Amino acid sequence: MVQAEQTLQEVLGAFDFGAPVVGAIRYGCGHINDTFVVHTQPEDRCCRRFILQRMSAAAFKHPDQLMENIIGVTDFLGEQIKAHGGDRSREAMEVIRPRNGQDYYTDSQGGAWRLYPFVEGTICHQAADTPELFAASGRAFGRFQRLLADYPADTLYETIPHFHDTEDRLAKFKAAVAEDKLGRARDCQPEIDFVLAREADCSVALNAMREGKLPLRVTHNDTKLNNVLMDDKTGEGMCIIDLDTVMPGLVLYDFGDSIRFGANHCAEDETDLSKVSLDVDLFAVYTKAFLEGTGGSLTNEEIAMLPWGAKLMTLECGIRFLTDYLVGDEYFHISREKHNLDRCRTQFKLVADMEARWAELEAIVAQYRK
Ligand code: ADP
Ligand code: GN1
Ligand code: MG
Repeated sequence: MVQAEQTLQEVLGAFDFGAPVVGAIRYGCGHINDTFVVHTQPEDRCCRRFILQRMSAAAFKHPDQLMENIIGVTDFLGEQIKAHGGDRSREAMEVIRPRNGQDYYTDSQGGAWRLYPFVEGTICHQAADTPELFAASGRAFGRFQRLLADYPADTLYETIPHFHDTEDRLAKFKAAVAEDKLGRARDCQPEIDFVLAREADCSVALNAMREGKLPLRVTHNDTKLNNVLMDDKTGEGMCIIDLDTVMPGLVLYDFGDSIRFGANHCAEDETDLSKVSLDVDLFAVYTKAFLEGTGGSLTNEEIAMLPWGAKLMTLECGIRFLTDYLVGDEYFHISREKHNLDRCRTQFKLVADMEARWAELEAIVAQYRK
């Protein structure tokens, strides 16, 4: 795929921004899509901003299906938010169609682009600097889960097949180690062994689902702190973004991915592992807030298994980073050599911490069983 900048001018011409465009620059810290903020200058008011994104062709093979999911979900959320007396324009994303009336624009190089209004008056945090902030994200993701409880899950496409199928992630990892096409396995034998020692863990949530202990729900599946925009005045979670992976899933995935990313005080790609550790207090804060947000709708079995959500999402993400390192960084954007290996190492350090403090995690969730 060509650099997104190469077709940016063409794409800007494909949308009606309602005012002259004065600039478009790269924006945000996402690992997957190419995101730009577009500034326009209406005559009668101050600058209006938009988020323009080229969807990752490596991650998403069917942008048409992806956009159908997003439009279905954002329309549904919009209705729910209005029914609860909320502000639809700030609390849910809204797709702006290109001039040709389709759900997104395909550029001359095959790139698929979509446009959203920029949700103003919000902050996107990269780290849970305070417990209040982390709690606010937990309430927002819990609420998101609750608002979508009646969404017809069987109408959603699986935008990335086997996305949180940890057994499948393990199989792909093993294949990458076996092929070792770039000779990188020698740089990461301890990490490879770390995964192989946890092979059985990869089946724990899936087994529980197959045994009927965990229900399928509509889940976000990518609940990093930077996928919720916070109100800059109240600090509350305002708008859940990055809806590419909304699909049927287990509640463990949404809970777990938030813990993976937020219940620590380091960047995902920190190279000094002495700075990487699980903050159990933040785990407790998030658990309480997330369960508040879900409005008491989870089963006892789901609550009891929340620590597994945290461990599995962290292990799985580490496996994904390691696999991408082994195959040559095809999926996650990198900005330095061994970036994906560094990311993998932080994840495995967090997994080891979770294992060491497992009894504490179980005691925290036990408080919330009915
Ligand atoms: P990726 O899948 O690459 O993570 P995201 O959809 O999360 O892409 O967008 C990347 C970043 O762009 C977000 O972390 C956020 O900072 C910003 N962003 C995305 N959508 C909006 C929006 N509608 N309003 C304001 N900021 C947004
Ligand atoms: C990606 O899109 P973004 O940057 O929010 C990835 C997640 C990973 C995360 C790791 C579609 O999230 O699954 O957990 O990176 N999203 C996709 O930071 O693969
Ligand atoms: Mg994102």
